Amino acid sequence: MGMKLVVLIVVVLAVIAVAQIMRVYELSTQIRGKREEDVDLRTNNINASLMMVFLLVFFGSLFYMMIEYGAGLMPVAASEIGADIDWLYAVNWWIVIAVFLFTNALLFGFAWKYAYHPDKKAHWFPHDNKLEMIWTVVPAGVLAVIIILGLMTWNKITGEPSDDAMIVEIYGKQFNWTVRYSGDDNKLGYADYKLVGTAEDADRQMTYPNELGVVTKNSINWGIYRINSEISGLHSELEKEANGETVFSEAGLKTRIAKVEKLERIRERMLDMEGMYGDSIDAWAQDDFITKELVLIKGQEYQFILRSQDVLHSAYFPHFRAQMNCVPGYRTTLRVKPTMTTQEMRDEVGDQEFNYILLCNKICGVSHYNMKMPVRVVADSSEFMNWVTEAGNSYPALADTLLAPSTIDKKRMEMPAPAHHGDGHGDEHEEGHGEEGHDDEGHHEENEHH
Ligand SMILES: [Cu+2]
Repeated sequence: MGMKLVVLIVVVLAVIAVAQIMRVYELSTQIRGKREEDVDLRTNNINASLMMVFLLVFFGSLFYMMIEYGAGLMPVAASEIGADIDWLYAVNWWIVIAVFLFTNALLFGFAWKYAYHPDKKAHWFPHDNKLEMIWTVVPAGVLAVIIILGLMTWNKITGEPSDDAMIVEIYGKQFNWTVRYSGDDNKLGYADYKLVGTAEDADRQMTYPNELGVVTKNSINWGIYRINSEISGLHSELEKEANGETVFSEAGLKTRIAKVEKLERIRERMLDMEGMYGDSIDAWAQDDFITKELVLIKGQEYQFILRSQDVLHSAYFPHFRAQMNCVPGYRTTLRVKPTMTTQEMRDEVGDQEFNYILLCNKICGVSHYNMKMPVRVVADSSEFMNWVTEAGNSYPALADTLLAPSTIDKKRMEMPAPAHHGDGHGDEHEEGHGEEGHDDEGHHEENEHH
């Protein structure tokens, strides 16, 4: 603290001293009858030479850093698209470096070459159409080339997969990744966020998890069952308060009522889902399996389907040079074909501990830094199958041997009688929207989201 203060005082005094010296210099030039902007030839030439010195030091440091750090922090790209991206990146760098060298050489070179000299007279050159044309058309052409090459690469990353591409889902949530393989049929079962969650059947002492919201007739039933129990839990709380067995604050009551209404809306849509999906959807989903490690086969094309449960995440494979955002409520895709096994990369970088990795590259919350998944590239499909069948490495996406209770209530829910706090809630609900009481509530609900 004391040291910092001393440094601060020294800096302030130094600034004041420089300002005073400048002031003395200005006064002395005034006394000598010189104008401030009159610079003698010697000083002028020193400045011109310094321009050249600066240019050389500037370029020298650039080349030094290119040699020292230019190879980058990443080993050679380990995927087909990675090689394309590295090439594209290099093309961009060469263009940028060439333009940098050319323009800065002109900037400082001209300042040196055309320094003031009493015998030289400047040429008055206000405008030239040809020059304007050149420095408009040439950069535009170069930019067009960069953009067209970039779009071509982008289309390779996001375009239609070939027929033998393996479909794999990568599901992000705060704060981990889950992988769903599509099984023998290479088709992922549909998924819907409304079905995400674990249903608990207390009577039969069963739990039915559905962490990715995969859709089958059975999982829809479990979803309805789960939401029914959530709603009836809230109903019994509301009934207790209506009977005077418990007391909620006004806000607590409203929150519960809003929650019931929201759950009911979701429930209605779950009931609709029953008719939306045919038997083939069940078949697609039933062989899907989930893993907590991403194992890929060298030379196999993959079509990753990316989803997010909560906020924006971004699936980033640094060694494949591949990255794509995971957007809640949306599916994004990423095509990757690994070209080096983990072992080959270990030999390449000379580190037998090396592992590929999947990272989240979008700041998504407090544990974002820890949102990663190990990735392994194996040599062939038999090695892959050995891993899949080994106990503990994978588990079914749905535990569909557990059938949902046959007694699920699929009638429309009825709201309990209005509580004595009565804000117009209750009967109006049945009659639909547009009632005063209902509008009020919609409004409260909106506020609660903030
Ligand atoms: Cu994330």
